[in-house]
Amino acid sequence: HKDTEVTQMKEKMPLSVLKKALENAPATRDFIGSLRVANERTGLPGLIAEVKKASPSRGVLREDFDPVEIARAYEKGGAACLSVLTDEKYFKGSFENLELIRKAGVKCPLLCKEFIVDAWQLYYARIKGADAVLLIAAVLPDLDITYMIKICKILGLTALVEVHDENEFDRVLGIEGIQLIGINNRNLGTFEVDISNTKQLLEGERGRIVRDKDIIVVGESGLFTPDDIAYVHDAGCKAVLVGESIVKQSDPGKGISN
Ligand code: IGP
Repeated sequence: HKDTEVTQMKEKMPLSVLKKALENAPATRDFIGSLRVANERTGLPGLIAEVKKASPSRGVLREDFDPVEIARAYEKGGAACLSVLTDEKYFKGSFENLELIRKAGVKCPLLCKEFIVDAWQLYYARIKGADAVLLIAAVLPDLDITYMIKICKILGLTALVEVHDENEFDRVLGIEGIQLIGINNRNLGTFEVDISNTKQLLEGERGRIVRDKDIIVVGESGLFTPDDIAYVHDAGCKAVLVGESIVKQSDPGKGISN
């Protein structure tokens, strides 16, 4: 569905308009730096806390969803970075939420959680306040990832490249300029979650390459308990991406320390 959606958005807001708006956009913040600092300070993975209203597998996670309130609570609770769902169809998110959180003065760097299929979306995300964007290896050919990483550099955006299996991981490790890789424990086709996926993918040669290149690996999805965090930490993740378990807490900030 993204291609049609993006085509319509492009008509309303051509790249020339976005480029003009870029001139007045505030600078991006250091997404990876923030994760590293948190990891070094706590000895635990840096947390990317996700502002997520709903998901296709779980439905609505929170009825009283207020994106800015949740973002502020996460920041107060000690999150290093935030992830903001912008996809409307499956996650009931919006670019407006991203923009609101950025404008509210939240200092944590922001990841735009979107299905990116067109470089135009990178410019749009940047203008709406993103510091980082998600590139999903399952939906993007290698050449597109390479090209988008180059544009991200020009725009000052950090790319989080997401993989789910060995094949995607190997493809991504072959791309130049990769600094941040997310391992999604959820299979986007079946929604099945298995956190041992992170461990399996980091065992052996792949883990070694990641360490040699000083790539930060983010453990993503299905993390609920301190044991889950310790498990992916032991597997080699210096960062984690958590949504459901914290967004559902009555106080999402306190949910982080619990
Ligand atoms: C968060 P969880 O299980 O903690 O809510 O998962 C995050 O990893 C998940 O939302 C996610 C995602 C994605 C969503 C990971 N990759 C790609 C949409 C698209």
